[in-house]
Amino acid sequence: MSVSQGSRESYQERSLHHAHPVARRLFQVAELKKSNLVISADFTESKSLLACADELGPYIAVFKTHIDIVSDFSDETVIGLKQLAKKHNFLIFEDRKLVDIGNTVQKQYHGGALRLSEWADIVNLSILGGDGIVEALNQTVTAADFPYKGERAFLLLAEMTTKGSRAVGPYTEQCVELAPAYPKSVIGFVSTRALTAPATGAGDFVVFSTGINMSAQGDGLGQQYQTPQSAIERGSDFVIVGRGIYASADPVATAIAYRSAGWDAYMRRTMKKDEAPTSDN
Ligand code: 5BU
Repeated sequence: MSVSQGSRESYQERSLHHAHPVARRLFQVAELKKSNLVISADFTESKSLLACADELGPYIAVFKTHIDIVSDFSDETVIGLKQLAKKHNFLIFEDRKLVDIGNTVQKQYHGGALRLSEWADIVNLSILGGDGIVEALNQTVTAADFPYKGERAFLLLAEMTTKGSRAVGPYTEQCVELAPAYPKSVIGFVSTRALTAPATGAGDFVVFSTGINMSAQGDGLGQQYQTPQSAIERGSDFVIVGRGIYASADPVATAIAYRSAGWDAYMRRTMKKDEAPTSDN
């Protein structure tokens, strides 16, 4: 699959054209906060998870969770996350990687122990089991009695950052082929780079990239990193950083540094020719 360099349109422009309300909101938040940064808040207690959301909330566009690692998940976790998302104006992305038969994922997503549909604006899923999973979740979020209609979206897990990942080749290509069939629920991909040619309106897929770190290449457990600059240059729209920020000595200062790196790379990618500085000015 050829590598595209990603959209050269600004988040502002994309927020005007995109057909999905969650994508429009995402772009608006990015533009307003001048941030394409996502914190991957891999905390195992609600208190630390919420403290991270409050502390880093001002600098991020999206807060990414792994809610199944939170040992004391409860109503308070849900209420806290929703309050902080409102306070700091960020979206919530649950990195749940749903992968099962349609009938099961519907129950895992809407209701269940983790109540994903209630608080996660965005959830990702794998099409390892075929197209049925997307069809099933699309049915759930477009059903007449779904309470958050138009407020929920999915990302297809098209690639993984781990060494030896099997999410490559025909698997990744099938994600790209499938995505346009579900404009009411699928807004993009989790991948290390843009997978589709830039498009406006229908076909504008948002790219989220994990495995971002400015000071390490990996973690000894198979994780492989690239920098925010490299991801954005390869067409990513939102860079997801975990330990690079929350395990640093000063997470706020580090988040600010990552935000600048991601934003500057985005500005360089989207700068129109006639806006480029010339030698006379
Ligand atoms: P890190 O601390 O920045 O390495 O954390 C990366 C996060 O992104 C962590 O929550 C992973 O589960 C998640 N992740 C990933 O690292 N690679 C992938 O391909 C996908 C998710 Br999908």
